[in-house]
Amino acid sequence: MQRFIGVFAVLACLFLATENGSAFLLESECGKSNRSENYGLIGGGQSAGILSNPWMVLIIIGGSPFCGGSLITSRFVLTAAHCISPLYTIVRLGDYLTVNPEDDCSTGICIPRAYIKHVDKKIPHANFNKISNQQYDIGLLRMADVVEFSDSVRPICLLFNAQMENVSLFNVTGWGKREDGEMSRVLQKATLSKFDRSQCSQKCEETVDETQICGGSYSSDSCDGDSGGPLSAEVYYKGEFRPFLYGIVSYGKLQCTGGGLGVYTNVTSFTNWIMDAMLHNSSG
Ligand SMILES: *[C@@H]1O[C@H](CO)[C@@H](O)[C@H](O)[C@H]1NC(C)=O
Ligand SMILES: *[C@@H]1O[C@H](CO)[C@@H](O)[C@H](O)[C@H]1NC(C)=O
Ligand SMILES: *[C@@H]1O[C@H](CO)[C@@H](O)[C@H](O)[C@H]1NC(C)=O
Ligand SMILES: CC(=O)N[C@H]1CO[C@H](CO)[C@@H](O)[C@@H]1O
Repeated sequence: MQRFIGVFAVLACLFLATENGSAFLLESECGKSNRSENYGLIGGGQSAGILSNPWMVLIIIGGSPFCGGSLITSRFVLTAAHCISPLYTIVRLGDYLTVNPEDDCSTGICIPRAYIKHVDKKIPHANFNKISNQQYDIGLLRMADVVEFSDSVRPICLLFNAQMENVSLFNVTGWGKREDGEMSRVLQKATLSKFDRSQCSQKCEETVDETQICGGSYSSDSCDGDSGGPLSAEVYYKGEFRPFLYGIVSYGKLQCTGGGLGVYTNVTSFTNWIMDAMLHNSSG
């Protein structure tokens, strides 16, 4: 236990819970949102509801929006390993309308101010790009200080020590790159179906194993989401529906020719890695 002395008590407790083998949520207040499906006057048919994805994080590298990520605790953002760069990195939280990071009540609904946090530790999975090109596409970004949870900033649920419910539909969100190459101003949302992994293997000519999820849409106008962003599903847990993180946008349409299929890192396969990485990087 020596090496755990000095880390946050809360993480130590979680570690003990892990040892105990009972299921638990990483953050008990996760996933609560106002679930506003009200789009205001901005955006179009696929715009996400204001405040309905408060875990959504924009990762900005060297001054440019680069990837999405998911807030999982008050200090850590989960993203894809390929979204982690040695360049100066910040994350923007509580973001919705990327061009207007101020409080904006002009549409009748107040869009709260987004804010940035500096990233002081970058933790890509050590096997990424070593064992294979596409597997282990997972990593954590540690923010320099903790964020306070609010209606616009709140982590998504991660369940440890439990079999995740077998769902067949997912949500994916992102500011994505549209066909004109521009980022969407408003957070976009799409619903995806789970496909057999062999279909992604075929389309992408890559091995897609159980550490990955194959997802896609039958409609041609779905947004891709941003690399590193969340693939989630609402699941009934202890009396209420809550959004759980199932996947991380890894690679898709750009690399795979034809079809709207994409490959997602299977977060459930990496819960031990996530816990270890947080424990070893929670101080200093
Ligand atoms: C999960 O659900 C799909 C259909 O939605 C089914 O084909 C599959 O066998 C299920 N897997 C497990 C492990 O229950
Ligand atoms: C997607 O998100 C909406 C809320 O934004 C929710 O109502 C819906 O159930 C989610 N879909 C799935 C498949 O979980
Ligand atoms: C994701 O990983 C978990 C744990 O290894 C496994 O039970 C689940 O079947 C995987 N999901 C898919 C879609 O392969
Ligand atoms: C559950 C929840 O987050 N409720 C909030 C919804 O939004 C109103 C006004 O913005 C807040 O006052 C509630 O606390």
